[in-house]
Amino acid sequence: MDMILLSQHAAMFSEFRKMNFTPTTEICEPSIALLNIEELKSTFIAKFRTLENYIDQKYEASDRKMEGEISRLDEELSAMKNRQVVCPTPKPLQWEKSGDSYYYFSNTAEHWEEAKKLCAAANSYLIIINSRTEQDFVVQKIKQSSVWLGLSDTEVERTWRWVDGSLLQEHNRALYEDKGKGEKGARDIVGYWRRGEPNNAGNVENCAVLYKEKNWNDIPCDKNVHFVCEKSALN
Ligand code: 2F8
Ligand code: CA
Repeated sequence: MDMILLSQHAAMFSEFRKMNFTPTTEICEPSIALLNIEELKSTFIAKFRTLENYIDQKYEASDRKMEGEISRLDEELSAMKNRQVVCPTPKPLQWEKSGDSYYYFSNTAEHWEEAKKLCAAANSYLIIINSRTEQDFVVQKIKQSSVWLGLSDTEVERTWRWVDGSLLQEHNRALYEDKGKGEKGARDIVGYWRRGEPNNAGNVENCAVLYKEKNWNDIPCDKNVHFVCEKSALN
């Protein structure tokens, strides 16, 4: 449409030019020339108005479109402002006290590393067994067949360390030598492994679990197992 109107105007201008620069005898007749110019002028004005209207309509239409878009965005914004982000208040973890520690028994089963992180995030650590009494307490509380211990030999095969960095045997030997807390017997020093464990079966077992039967096994760390977090009750 624009193109048609523009080409019509170009034709009209060229008519004007013709009249100005190459006047014919006919249009040089004053009355005829005046009539032609008046005719052309009114045609030009009419077409110009048409073009003007057309452009106005186009602008109005795009203005309306923009206004519509703006009010839609406004509504969206108010809806977003009104939308209350209600974050559920996290339920406090249930800690159970025994001896000098608090214990949290997980409701989910996780990979060992994730369990370790979750305990750390709750200002605690994956359980470290310091005595048979402690182990008995944990075992009678758990509903699952096994839970992760904070014990692994990921760094050096057959060198079992608790999550506090202490070596299993040295840790337990220290308890054994500290007669107030320790319990007698080689088993207390080397741990409560199930017969034949830890065996690093398939060469992929670096994390320890405690079984309901009160003994330990090494299994792959990427198994999903429930876990127990421990923290001191003394501070
Ligand atoms: O699930 C891995 C687990 O498989 C066996 O126990 C069911 C192995 N036991 C023996 O080989 C005796 C475990 O060592 C192993 O961790
Ligand atoms: Ca094993």
